[in-house]
Amino acid sequence: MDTPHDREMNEEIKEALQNNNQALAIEKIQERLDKENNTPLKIAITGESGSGKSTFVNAFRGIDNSAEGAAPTGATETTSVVTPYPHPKYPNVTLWDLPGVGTTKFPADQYLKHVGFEKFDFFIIISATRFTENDVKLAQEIQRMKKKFYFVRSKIDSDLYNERRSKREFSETRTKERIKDNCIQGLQEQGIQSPQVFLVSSFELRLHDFTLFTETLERELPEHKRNALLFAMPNISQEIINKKKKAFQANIKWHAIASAAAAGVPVPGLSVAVDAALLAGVVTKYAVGFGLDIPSLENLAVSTGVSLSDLTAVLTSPLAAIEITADLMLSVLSQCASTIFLLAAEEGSRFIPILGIPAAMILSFTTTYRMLNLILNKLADDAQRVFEKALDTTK
Ligand SMILES: Nc1nc2c(ncn2[C@@H]2O[C@H](COP(=O)(O)OP(=O)(O)OP(=O)(O)O)[C@@H](O)[C@H]2O)c(=O)[nH]1
Ligand SMILES: [Mg+2]
Repeated sequence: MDTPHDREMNEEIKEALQNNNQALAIEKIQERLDKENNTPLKIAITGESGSGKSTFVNAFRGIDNSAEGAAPTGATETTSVVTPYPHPKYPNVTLWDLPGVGTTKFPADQYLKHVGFEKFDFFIIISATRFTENDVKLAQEIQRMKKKFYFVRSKIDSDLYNERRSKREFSETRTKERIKDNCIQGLQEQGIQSPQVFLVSSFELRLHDFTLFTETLERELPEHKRNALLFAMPNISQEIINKKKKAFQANIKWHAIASAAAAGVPVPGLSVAVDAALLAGVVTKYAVGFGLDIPSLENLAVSTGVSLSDLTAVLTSPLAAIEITADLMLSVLSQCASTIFLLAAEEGSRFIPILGIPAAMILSFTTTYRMLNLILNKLADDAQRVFEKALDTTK
């Protein structure tokens, strides 16, 4: 949905195009697209010592505990200073690994001042057992400061493992219900009304409540922050892949207008070159967002134990698992040039009158619009296939 600021921006872009000021139009479009990439999202992670804070920070950022740049974890690697960990691909999203209240000399209110609570969008309070008095005091103080908090019960995989070994009649659902009820009851007894608790294993984010948790965050975040969260999210479910696809799709018309504006610049041959460069930049973002760039695929291979060659074997797009350059885009453009004009339904054309694109630029607009849709669909399909392949053998 467009905000009033967006609508104002749309008018500015339209006006620039109508006044034949292509450079200004391109600048405004870039500004609009950049705004989305630069929206800061700061997430605070706190909880008692050893609860799994640092491991959660790493898992959320899609990196292994042993990877370079990982937050140090383990029995002796206590989080003792406030440390920001930017997302490796979306540095506007930062997870802050905070020492537990209990490990500092501060009571809850001073603790919040000490960590600079104002800057955080929300807090995640983690516990590997039941939530303590410190956790509750902190939650109450966060609430007093008009910030949001969520309770995450970590290490659910080891609870299930232990329970399975010790009970003759084991039910995963019942065990999880019992753990959740215990946490909720404990929190209520300590004075938190209707607490929400999410059961998570940082080693298996796609299982248990992590997906539900991210959906809740998304719902409760202010609208302009939602895409920041979405893109930073690991591709752990088909829904997330689909949502990313939709978010990318919503911006295609802007890229198409940028390319139309470039086509209005009267230098022969420039339009195609600009289109190829522009497309390369956009498609690189798609590949990274879907985890189809080489480093992401390598990471996935390590964390799932499915070999890189098995993962890349399911890819169908020539733009996955490859460095995307303007030259590569030019060759894809020329290969697709004939097919894309055979595509019947033209959703893109309805933006042409709305945005006031001059007739001379329409060809460039439609080419870019169709190309990006085609590429996006193919990459999203590949992302789904890789996701299924990765699941296949880990189960
Ligand atoms: N099985 C399992 N182990 C976990 C999980 N999360 C963390 N651990 C383990 O728990 C131990 C402590 O994890 P950390 O992430 O270092 O915990 P922390 O909260 O950062 O600890 P401090 O910094 O000391 O306060 C490590 O050995 C982790 O491997 C989980 O979801 N499942
Ligand atoms: Mg730690």
